[in-house]
Amino acid sequence: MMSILVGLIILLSVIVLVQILRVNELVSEVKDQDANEITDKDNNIQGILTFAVFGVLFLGFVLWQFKYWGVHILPPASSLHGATIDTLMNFTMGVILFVFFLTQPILAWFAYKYRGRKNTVAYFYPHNNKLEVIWTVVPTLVLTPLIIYGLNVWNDITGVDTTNSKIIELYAKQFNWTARYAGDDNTLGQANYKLVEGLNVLGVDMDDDSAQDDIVTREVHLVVNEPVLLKMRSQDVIHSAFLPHFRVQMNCVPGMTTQFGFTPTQTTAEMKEQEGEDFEFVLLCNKICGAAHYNMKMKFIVETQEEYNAWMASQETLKNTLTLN
Ligand SMILES: [Cu+2]
Repeated sequence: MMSILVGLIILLSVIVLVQILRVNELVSEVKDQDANEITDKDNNIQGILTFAVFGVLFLGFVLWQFKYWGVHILPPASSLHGATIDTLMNFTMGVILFVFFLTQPILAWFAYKYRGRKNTVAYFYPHNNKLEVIWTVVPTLVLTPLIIYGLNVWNDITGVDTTNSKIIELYAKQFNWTARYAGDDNTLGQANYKLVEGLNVLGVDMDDDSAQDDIVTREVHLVVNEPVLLKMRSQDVIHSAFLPHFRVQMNCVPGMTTQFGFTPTQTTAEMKEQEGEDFEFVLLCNKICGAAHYNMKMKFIVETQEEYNAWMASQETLKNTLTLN
C-alpha cells in the first residue's frame, strides 16, 4: 500500500512539473517570446543557484554532519592490529578531506564566476601538455605511497603469527551465525555440508577424533589480550564476517575456509563503561546475502580468563549434544 502511494506521489509530481513547464511555454507564446531562448537573467539565476546549493548549502551540510553525526563513528579500535587500521584510515581521510575542501569551493565558485553571458563565447582551449603532466603526476605521487602504505598494513595484519591462537569457527548461512570452539585439542574436527543433519547444523564429521571435544555455541566469548584465529565457512552464498569494533572483516565463501587472526584488547565491561550500558561487541554480515541479511548478527563477549573459564565450563560438547538428544 505504502509503495503504491509513493509511486502515485512521484507520478503526480512529474505531471505537475510537466504542466508548469507547459504553462511557462504558453505564457512565453502570449508574450511573443521564445521559451527555449536562454537570457542573461537565466544565466545569472543558474549561476547563483549553483553556487548557493553546492558552494554554501552542500558544504555547510558536510560540516554540519561532522559536528552532529560525528558521534556515531566507531570508537577507537578494541584490538591490537585495529590501531594501525585507525591510523591508516585517519591519514587517508585527512588527505581526502584536504583535497575535498580545496577543490569543491573552487568548483562552485567557478560555476558562478564563469556562468554563461550573452556576448561571451567560451574560450577554445583543447590541449595543454604541461597541465596533462601535472594532473597525472601529482595524483600518482600522492596515491602510490598511500597504496603501498595500505598494502603494508594489510600484510602485517594478515601475516600475524597465529600458532598460539585459540581457534574458533564462524559458520555463516542464510540467515544466522553459528560458532564452534575447537576444544582442548585446539583443532577443529573435519566438516562437510553433506553431513548437515538435525542438531549437527555445521555438518561436523563425528568420526573425526578432533571433532569429539568441539563445542558449538550461539555467541562467542573471548579472553582479553589472548589471540584468536577465526576460521570462516559458509553454507550457501558469500557472506562477510564483520566485527567493526575489532576492525575485522573477512568474506565467508562456500567451499573454502577463510581466516582472520586478531587479539582483543578491551573487555565488554570496559566498553560498557566507556560507551554506555547498551554496548555489545557484535558480529555482523557485511555482504548483501539475501532478504534477511540485516538479521545476521551474533554477540561477542570479551572477558577475563576466569569469566571465560566459568562460561566455557557451562557449555556442552557437540558429541554430548548429539548423543543426549
Ligand atoms: Cu550474510
